[in-house]
Amino acid sequence: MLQSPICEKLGITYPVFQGGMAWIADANLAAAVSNGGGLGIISAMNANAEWLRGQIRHAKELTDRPFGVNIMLMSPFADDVAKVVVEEGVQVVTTGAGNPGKYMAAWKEANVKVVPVVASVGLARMMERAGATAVVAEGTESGGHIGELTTMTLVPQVCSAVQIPVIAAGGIADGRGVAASFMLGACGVQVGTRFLVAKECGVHQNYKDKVLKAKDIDTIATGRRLGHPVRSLKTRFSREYMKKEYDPSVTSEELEALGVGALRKAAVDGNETEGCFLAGQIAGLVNKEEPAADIVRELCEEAEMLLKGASKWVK
Ligand code: TUI
Repeated sequence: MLQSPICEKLGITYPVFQGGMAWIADANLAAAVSNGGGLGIISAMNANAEWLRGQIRHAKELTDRPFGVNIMLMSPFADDVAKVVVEEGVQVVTTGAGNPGKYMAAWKEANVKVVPVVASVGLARMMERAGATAVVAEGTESGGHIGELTTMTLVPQVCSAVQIPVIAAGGIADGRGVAASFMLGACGVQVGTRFLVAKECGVHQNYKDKVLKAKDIDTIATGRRLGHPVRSLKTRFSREYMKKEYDPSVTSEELEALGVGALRKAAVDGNETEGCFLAGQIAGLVNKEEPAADIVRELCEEAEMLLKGASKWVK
């Protein structure tokens, strides 16, 4: 069975985290992943602190296993949700799109295990010094807010730089990605795009259909001009956004306004013209809607077989 130090550290069976997908990852999905032996994660992005409190309480009704909360640090609610995770006794917090340094002392004090998502060696080192339990090293193949480095280059560099466990993310949707991540030095994976089409994922069916249909070259990164690139499926919306990004007559404020509400429109309304359908580059490999527990098990069983068979390459 595929096991690593992160399993014991967090009390999970399989070293698989579900990505904290904004507007998508709720208590139902997180509990399904945790019940399947992975680490389910609720995204705190969706709404204010009281919405999150309700979701945490709901997840506790649905599972006895550990689950986490992802805090998007650019969210206007970040300060509030940082307190709610402590008040509600959440066991694991992951963070994204920034440096969670200002919250670390309070979380550590409350025994919350903190696993920041990093896109660089520098932030990984800083997080280790600040007392992080582990880091997620997320490559630019991921959906949503992305950094510059690929998973292939980021993961081994982070692994060489820190002593704490490293979880690989970005471009992982099957056992091959899991096995490769372990070979790069990671001791776990975070998977987003594949869980997006999990049976228990309540995202709009149009969203699932788009991911299931997507091919290898169907994602695009927009938003570089605003300093926060975001990967999504190519749609009319993303193509028009890209055009405006290169149009000097469009102001940054106008661009910013164009993006407001687009994640919600995609995830909740399935709005094909105004929605922004975040997904990773591995979407082309995601072709089947399945229960979350099956996804967790299949990822690890495939990886176990590949890792066991890897000696065939060595004579
Ligand atoms: O955060 C994510 N993925 C996300 S967040 C999100 S919601 C959203 N984001 C941006 C605009 C509009 C909506 C959708 N997907 N992944 C984790 C991640 N963190 N990827 C990259 C980073 C990152 C990048 C720079 C972390 C830290 C950083 O710099 C930190 C610093 O200040 O040094």
